[in-house]
Amino acid sequence: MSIRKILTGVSGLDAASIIKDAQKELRAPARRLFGKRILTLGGLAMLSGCDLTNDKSVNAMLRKMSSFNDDAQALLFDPNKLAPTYPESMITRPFPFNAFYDIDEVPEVDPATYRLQVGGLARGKRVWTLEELRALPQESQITRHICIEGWSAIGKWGGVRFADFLARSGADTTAKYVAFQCADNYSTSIDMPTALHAQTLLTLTYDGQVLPPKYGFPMKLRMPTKLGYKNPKHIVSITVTNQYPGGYWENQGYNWFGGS
Ligand SMILES: Nc1nc2c(c(=O)[nH]1)N[C@H]1C(S)=C(S)[C@@H](COP(=O)(O)O)O[C@H]1N2
Ligand SMILES: [Mo]
Repeated sequence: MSIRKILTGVSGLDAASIIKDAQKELRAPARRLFGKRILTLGGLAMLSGCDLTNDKSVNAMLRKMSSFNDDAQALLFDPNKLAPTYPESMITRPFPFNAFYDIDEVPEVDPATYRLQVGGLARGKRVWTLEELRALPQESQITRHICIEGWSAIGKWGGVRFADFLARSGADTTAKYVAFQCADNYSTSIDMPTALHAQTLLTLTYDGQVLPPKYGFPMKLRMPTKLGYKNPKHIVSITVTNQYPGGYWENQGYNWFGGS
């Protein structure tokens, strides 16, 4: 299916101009794929006419986004556009747990022996202890997590801006992908523009406390611009690469971009 056909099926404020841009971009699709604009959840919400403020509109968006392919999404992402943030009063309590296994099988990671490995196209620090990560400048965000299984919830995460972490690790930020391996053998990967997005955080806390095991101790990469399955918990290694890495759900047919 052509990008034009996909986009013309979508109603929304800016659909017409986006289609026009996408047609222009389409003339050189591969070259532009990792260029300036890749779709955020916010951008998708706008395109699909959904405001993401309640579960019904989130579900409607999830249905519509299944008609976008990775190329169309990558073309539309705006790296400067921020996902919505929320007040403390809107935090969902209790925040849902989800994984490809039950809650009693959550991995136990020992903080004393834990090391985060950085591999691939990176020339800086390659092994990080938890103490070293905690010593880096921290930020927090209250954002909405959207799971493709049809639920969403607002949570508060704190941690290191991922762009800052990549810079300190000497990562080659002209590379295409960043891949994640997790303590539970989960894996996923993201595009570099999303890795560098201002709201992409390597989180060490949840709701002001050390990230509990169920939410990904010792760390979860939190991206409000991506769907839940793109947000890896229990990360043990990070690889910067130009080779398409795929991921646990992506290899079973979930949309790789998952930017929505
Ligand atoms: N390591 C790991 N990360 C993971 C998953 C998983 O099974 N293992 N599931 C993903 C999915 S599908 C969702 S919706 C979120 C759930 O995160 P939560 O338990 O903090 O709500 O984690 C994502 N990251
Ligand atoms: Mo999910």
